Amino acid sequence: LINVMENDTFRSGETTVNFIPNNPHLLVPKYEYSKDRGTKLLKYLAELKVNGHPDVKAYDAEKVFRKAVVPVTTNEEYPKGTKDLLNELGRDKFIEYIKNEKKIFYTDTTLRDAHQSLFATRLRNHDILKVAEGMAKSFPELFSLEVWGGATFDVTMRFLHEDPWERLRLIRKAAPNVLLQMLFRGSNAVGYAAYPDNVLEQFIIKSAENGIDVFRIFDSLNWIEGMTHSIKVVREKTNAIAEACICYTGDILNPNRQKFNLQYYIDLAKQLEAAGAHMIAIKDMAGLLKPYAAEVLIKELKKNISIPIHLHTHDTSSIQSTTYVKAIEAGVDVVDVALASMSGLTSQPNFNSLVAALQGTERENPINLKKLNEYSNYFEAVREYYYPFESELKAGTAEVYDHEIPGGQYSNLLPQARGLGLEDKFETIKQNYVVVNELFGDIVKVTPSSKVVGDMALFMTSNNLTAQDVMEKGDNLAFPESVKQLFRGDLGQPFGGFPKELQKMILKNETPYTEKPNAHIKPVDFEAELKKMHEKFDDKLTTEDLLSYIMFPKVFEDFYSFRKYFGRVEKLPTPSFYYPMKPNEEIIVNLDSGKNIIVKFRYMGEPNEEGFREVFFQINGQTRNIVVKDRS
Ligand code: 3PY
Ligand code: ZN
Repeated sequence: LINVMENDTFRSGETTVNFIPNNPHLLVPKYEYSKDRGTKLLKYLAELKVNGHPDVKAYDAEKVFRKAVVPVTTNEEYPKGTKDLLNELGRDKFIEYIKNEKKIFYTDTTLRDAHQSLFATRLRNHDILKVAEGMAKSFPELFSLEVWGGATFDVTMRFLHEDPWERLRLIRKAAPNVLLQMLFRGSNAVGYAAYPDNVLEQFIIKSAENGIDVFRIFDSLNWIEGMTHSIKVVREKTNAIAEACICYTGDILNPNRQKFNLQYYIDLAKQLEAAGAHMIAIKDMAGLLKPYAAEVLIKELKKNISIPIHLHTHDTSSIQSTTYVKAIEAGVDVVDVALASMSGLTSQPNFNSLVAALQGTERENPINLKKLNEYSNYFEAVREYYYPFESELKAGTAEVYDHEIPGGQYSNLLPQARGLGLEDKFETIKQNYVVVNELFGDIVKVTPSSKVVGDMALFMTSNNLTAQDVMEKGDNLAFPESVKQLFRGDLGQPFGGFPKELQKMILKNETPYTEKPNAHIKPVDFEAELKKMHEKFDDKLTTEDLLSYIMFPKVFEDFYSFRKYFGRVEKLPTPSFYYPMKPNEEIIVNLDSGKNIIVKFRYMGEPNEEGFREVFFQINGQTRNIVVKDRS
C-alpha cells in the first residue's frame, strides 16, 4: 500500500517538484509507520541526513551555531499585566485606561510579524517557547505580544509541520498575564480567499478560546464591508478587543498623490469606530508613513475619533523610528516594535532603542532595558539558525516610497522571482509593481491584494509587457488567475472602483459583482464536516482542526500524515530540524512531560543496489539503524 495514492494533492495532479521531498513518508507502506515517538523522530533525522531539507537548497556544512542563551527569569510570580487589567476592568474601562494613560504602550511583534517579514515566517515553537514565559514575566508593561495570525497560520503547518492552534495554546499558557494579539485578514481570516461568515465566526470564537485577546482586523482593499462582520463577532461573541485597521498607502503630504488623502483616512476611521471597533490601527504595511505625515494623521484622527490609536509600520526605509517619535508627540497610544535583533528593514522598528530614546520624557514607559537587551541577544543567536530564509536587503531604501511593496512581501518577492528564473530582472519587477498599481487604478496593497499586484508584475516581466502592451493586447492575454479574481470582486471593492476598460479585458465574458464575496459561498455545516473529517482522519480531531482543514485542506492533510509518520518534529532543536547532524553530534529531545531522549548520530552507510542507505544513531545509548531511500 503506497499512501501517495490516497493523498488529495497527489491525486489532483497539482503537485510541485517539491511534493515528494516534502512528503517522503507517502512512499512508505503504512505498516511501517512506527508508534514509538523516538523512532519517528529518528526517521526524520535519517531522512534529513540522506536527502537534506527540501526548503534549504544550499547550506554551509561547516557553520557552527552560537549557543542561544535564555535570559534568567528571577521573579517566580507573573507580574500583573494588561491581560489581568482587561479581566479586572472589563473591555470598556480597559480601553479608557489605555486612552488616558500618559505613557506610550508597546506591542512586541517578535513572535509574528518580525520573523514573517525577516525570514519568511519560519520561527519555530522550539525557539519561541524557551522565552515566552520569561518575556511575559519581564515585560508586563507591554500592551500586547503579537504572536499569531497573518502568514504564521499556514506556514506553521506547511513548512514547520507544527499545529498553529497548539502554538497559540502553549504561548497562552506561558504568557497568561499579557494580552495576546493576532492579525486577522477580515473576510479572508488567515487565508488568501473569502470564507463564509459562519467560518469567520467560528474561527474568531475558537481563536479567543485558545488565547487571543486582541484581533487586529483589516481588509486588503480597506473595504469596510470586509471588516464589519468580524468586528461584530469579536464584540458580541468574545471578550476580546476588536482593533480595526486603516491600511496606509500613498502620502498624505504629497499634493500629487491625493487619491488616499487625509480626509479619506479620517472618514475610514470614523466608519470603523461607528462599526464598533474598540481601537483603530494604522496599518502601514509597507512603511510609507513619513514622520511629518504621521504627526498630521495622528493629530487629526485624535480630533475625529475617541478610541485609542495603535500604529504599525515596517522599517524598510530605516527612518520609521522618527515616524514613531512624531506620532508619540502627537498622542498615538500604542506602537508596534520588535526586539532589537529582530527589528529594522522589512521588520518593525527597534524596541530597545525606542525605549532608550524616550527615557526621561513625559511619555516614557519604564520597560526593563537590560532585559530587552538580553532577549535581543537570545534572538540574535536564534536568528542564525534561519539564515537560508533571510532576505537580501542590506540597508534601508527610499525606493519603498516608489514601489510601495509591503515588508512581508518584499522578503518573498526575490525567491519568487528566482523560482521563475527572473532573478536578474528584480529591478524590472519592482518597476512593474508600480506600473501594475497604476494600471489597477492605485489600490491598497496588502495580503492578498499585494500578492495580486506582485503576480501581475511577474507576469508582465516574464512576458516583456509594458502598460501600453497590456492595454492594447489585453483582450488576447491570459491574465493570472489571481488577477481575474481581484477584478471579479473576490477580494472586495477598491476605493474608487476598478478601471472599467481593463476589467473588461481581464474578465472577458465574466460579469463582476460588487456584493460581499462570501455572499456567494454556502455556510459550512460544522457538525457534518467534523463527522466527515473523523471518518477521513481520526475521531480525536477537533473543531480547531476542522477550521485548519477548511482553510487549507491540502496543507492540513499533508501536515496530518507527516505528523503520523515523523511525529512531533517541533521537539527537535532548530539546527537539527534544518541541517543534517554531524558525526557524533548529540542532541537532547524533550518529548513530553519531562521525558528526554538523547540522540547521537553515528554514521551513514553507502546506498545499496536499490538506492537505500542505512543511517546509524544511538538513542539513549542503544544503537538504532534507519533505512532511507536516497533520492539524489
Ligand atoms: C499578513 O496578512 O500576513 C500581513 O502581515 C499583512 O501585512
Ligand atoms: Zn506588518
